[in-house]
Amino acid sequence: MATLGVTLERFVVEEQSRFPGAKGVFTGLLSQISLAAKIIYSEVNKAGLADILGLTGKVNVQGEEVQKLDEFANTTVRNCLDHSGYLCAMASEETDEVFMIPERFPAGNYTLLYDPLDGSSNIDVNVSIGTIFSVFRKKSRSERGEPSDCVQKGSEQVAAGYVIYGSSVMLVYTAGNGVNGFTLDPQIGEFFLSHAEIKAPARGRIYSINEGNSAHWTEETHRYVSYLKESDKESGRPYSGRYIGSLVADFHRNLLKGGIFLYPGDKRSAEGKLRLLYECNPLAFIVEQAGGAASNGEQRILDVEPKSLHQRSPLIIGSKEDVQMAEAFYQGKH
Ligand code: P6P
Repeated sequence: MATLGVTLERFVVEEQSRFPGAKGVFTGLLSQISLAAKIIYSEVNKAGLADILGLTGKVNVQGEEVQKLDEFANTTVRNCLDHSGYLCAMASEETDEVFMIPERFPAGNYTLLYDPLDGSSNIDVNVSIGTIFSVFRKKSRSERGEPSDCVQKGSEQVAAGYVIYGSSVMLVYTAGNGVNGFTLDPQIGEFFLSHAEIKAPARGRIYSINEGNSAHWTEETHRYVSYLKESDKESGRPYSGRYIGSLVADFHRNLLKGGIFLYPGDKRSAEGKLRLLYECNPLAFIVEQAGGAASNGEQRILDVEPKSLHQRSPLIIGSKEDVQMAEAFYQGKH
């Protein structure tokens, strides 16, 4: 008989038991998030078919229909979690305001921030995309929480994770006790532990940045990227350029193989493009738990005090020694 692998459910229950006083909330949260991931996956992997076969009237004749998967993913996460009793509020990259759990449902002591489908413009060219999430404990004294409970420093996260819809579907998360990856067996509909205790190599040989933006780069970005392209056997340079244009995919590759991803500020926008709360914070928590680092060039991402729900941040993330070297360039020390 095949040995049954460790399911996500079993893993989280065993991990949960290490947290005294935990009331199974985390087990429930992860279970509902994994349900949302399965539902989103079932639609994402049909997106191309709908285009060809005109299935169920959702004929996504134009590309913008594929982008509608953003909305589908957004409501799927909300529908899987709003009634759970674990959360008092949710905030999505796709919606302007915080979603306070309605009175008809019990309110819990946690908030969930999420990017429901990051990189969705890549769906119609069959490039991996992802769902990113971040969990905080409610800080306000209000019984049903406040919108401000969704705007907290990254270091306050109690859990973070992402789902990557690629050649296989993986859920990778941390609850502050290391990083573990689970691969979906679509036949069974279960996530099984496939990447236990993920550790990011201290240094990589890959850099990810959109070179198309180089006309707008700051002097520091030009100097750092040129440095990576110089030949130096000892430090393994030149690095290889790899840029998928889907944050979760670029991040996941660098997490496993080592390397650095940069979406820096530039002459057009000092904050760059990525969102602090929905993209930078969760991935920063994960990468640090895996021994890597995440910075905005000046400071640790997890130390950035957020001012608003949708604020952007420069992001330099990946192998610790690579991020430290990049920071030296941005801080004029190299
Ligand atoms: P650019 C996708 O739209 C996204 O938000 C991230 O997934 C990705 O890393 C980034 O934008 C790509 O942006 O400007 O290089 O196309």
